[in-house]
Amino acid sequence: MALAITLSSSNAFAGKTLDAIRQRGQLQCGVSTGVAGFSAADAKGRWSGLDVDVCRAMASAVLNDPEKVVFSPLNAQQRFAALQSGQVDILSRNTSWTLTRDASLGMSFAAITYFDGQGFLVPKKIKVTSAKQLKNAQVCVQSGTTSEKNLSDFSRANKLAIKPVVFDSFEAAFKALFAGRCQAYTADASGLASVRNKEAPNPNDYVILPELISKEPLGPAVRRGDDEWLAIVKWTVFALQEAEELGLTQANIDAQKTSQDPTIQRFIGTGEDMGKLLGLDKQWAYRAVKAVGNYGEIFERNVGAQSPVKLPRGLNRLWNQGGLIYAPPIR
Ligand SMILES: N[C@@H](CCC(=O)N[C@@H](CS)C(=O)NCC(=O)O)C(=O)O
Repeated sequence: MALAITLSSSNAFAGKTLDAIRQRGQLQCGVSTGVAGFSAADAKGRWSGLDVDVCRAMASAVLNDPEKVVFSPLNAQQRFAALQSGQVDILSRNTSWTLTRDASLGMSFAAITYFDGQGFLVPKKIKVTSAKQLKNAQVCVQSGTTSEKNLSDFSRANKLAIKPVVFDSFEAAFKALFAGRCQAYTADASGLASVRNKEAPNPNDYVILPELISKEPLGPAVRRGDDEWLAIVKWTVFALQEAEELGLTQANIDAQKTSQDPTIQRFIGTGEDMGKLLGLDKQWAYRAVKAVGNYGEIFERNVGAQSPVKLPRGLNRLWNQGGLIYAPPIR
């Protein structure tokens, strides 16, 4: 009996989602319809961004090829049904982890890939310097988002009588600000930076107000009911974050093959097997980093200070550098 339990606990059961992905030879990844830096397709239809790289890392870990991903663009309203129906294996789309979503939408959040908060983008010419000055203002917002709910809470709590102007599409919402239909546009601060720096006719005509009115922990989610797949998504994100902490980069990870450090050996697959219990091989974490770099590299390339989106690392620094990014140990 004891032997049977030992055997079954060390024998990985791959799980139905992983089986389906392997059969298909492709990962189906739900992303936004186009938020520069997070998930956006270029003129040739090639997707890039932080949320996109999470899926490429997954495909590299699981299918040995970061290109074996089909991206489904989903607006805020569509995203949860796409996950529930099986249209996507993973939702990697600036989605905030909340109690309601976690407990009632048939989904499980795997990890946090970007700690965000909600803010306001306003035209400089209206000379508003604080969100508290938005009394009676029309504020553009996208439907099906936490942004819509937080806006109404913020207005009520501060007696501002804000008039929400609601749009189903992202593009329609921010274009309405540029067209002067609203005095402000509200969304996750990361999305505001993306809109200001990539979409505004002249970024210098717009300013992001200093207040953040909510916590928006953004991260990938999977369908509820497949714990094996949840574990793979969770640990792939942790591996990207752990790689940064260990100093493993896309460029130097190959040179670690001779490392005698057991932590590095476990990570890259030259030591104790850390893949088997996830239903994967020994090199899954190595391949994730090799494909897209560690978390810090992913952040800087897509949304960091040198990227067009120009976001500061802020809360998304590693825990030992003053941030909140903290991956449990791979052992
Ligand atoms: N994090 C919030 C907001 C997410 C969201 O959908 N934000 C908008 C504005 S930045 C967006 O990404 N739209 C892109 C789209 O619909 O494709 C949530 O999970 O509800």
